Amino acid sequence: ADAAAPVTTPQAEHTAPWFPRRLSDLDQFASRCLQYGAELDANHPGFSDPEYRARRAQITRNAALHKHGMRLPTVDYTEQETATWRTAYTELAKLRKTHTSARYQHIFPLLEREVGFGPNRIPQLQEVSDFLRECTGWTLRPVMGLLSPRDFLNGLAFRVFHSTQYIRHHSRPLYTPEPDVCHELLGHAPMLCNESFADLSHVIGLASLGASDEDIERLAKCYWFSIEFGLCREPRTGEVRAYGAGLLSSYGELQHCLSDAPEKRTWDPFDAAKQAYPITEYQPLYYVADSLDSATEKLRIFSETLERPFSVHYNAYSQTVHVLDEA
Ligand code: NLE
Ligand code: FE2
Repeated sequence: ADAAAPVTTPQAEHTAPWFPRRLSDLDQFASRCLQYGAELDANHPGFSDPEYRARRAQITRNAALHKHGMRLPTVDYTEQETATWRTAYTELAKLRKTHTSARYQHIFPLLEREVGFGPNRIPQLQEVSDFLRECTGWTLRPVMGLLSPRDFLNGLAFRVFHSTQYIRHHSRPLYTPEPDVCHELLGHAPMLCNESFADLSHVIGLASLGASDEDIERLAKCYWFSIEFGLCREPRTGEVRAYGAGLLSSYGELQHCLSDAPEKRTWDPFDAAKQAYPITEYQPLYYVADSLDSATEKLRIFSETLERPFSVHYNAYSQTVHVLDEA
């Protein structure tokens, strides 16, 4: 078949790992979710706090029951949880002008005005998801804890971002090794309102569908060094700023990343795809993109070099993925 007349190939589908084709297929991820990653246990300040663990279990119960099409669960956050949010929020606000990408600074007042972002209330996933859908067509889905890299990246192909809903332990509001509601809402959500960043995330997601285990590992590293911990140059001044969500949600690491302590390299997905990284401490190495658009373009070129016996097409109207024959 030529590219103009794509046909589905059952053979290619049999050899490739399973992947979701429609939004409701993402319902299958919940049963495969880990509550804590094994590596996180020792460094997690909440691990030995039974009250904290019980509260998390309570919040994740609704996430486990969530199915496509349902409204996202609402959480009635406690005073203590709101205080943790307040600390993270107000400290991060002090670094916004000097440390974060202009794209992030642009969207933040809109989130304050339209969604009610502010220090005194933790926004609900549903209201943030509704706003995102209007901006770039992304939506949020609640998740109990860590998904496998394959499942998580596959979600991005549908412009779905899996978000935790519990909050970090109150003893350490300015850094946590794992995702929590501060990280999702102060780190990821604002950037997903930006068209270039939304595309960057979507490109990684599409490349992950049916990819080999080795390629999933490469893509997960690219994801880590861009979407989570990426730096980029400002369009006008050329100054280096943070756009990665792991930096935007951590007052501690946001300062560290722009200091002279860590190594900086020019964004190169071929190099990042091979790079190991720590997950429970500040990163020793960051990649600096010339712009978000060029970061996406480089990723697109990289993803085209990955071997897959078929290609995929995303239909934005039906939000479904179609397999195209390449033979
Ligand atoms: N270190 C980040 C924070 O404290 O918000 C979370 C990173 C999740 C990968
Ligand atoms: Fe994240």
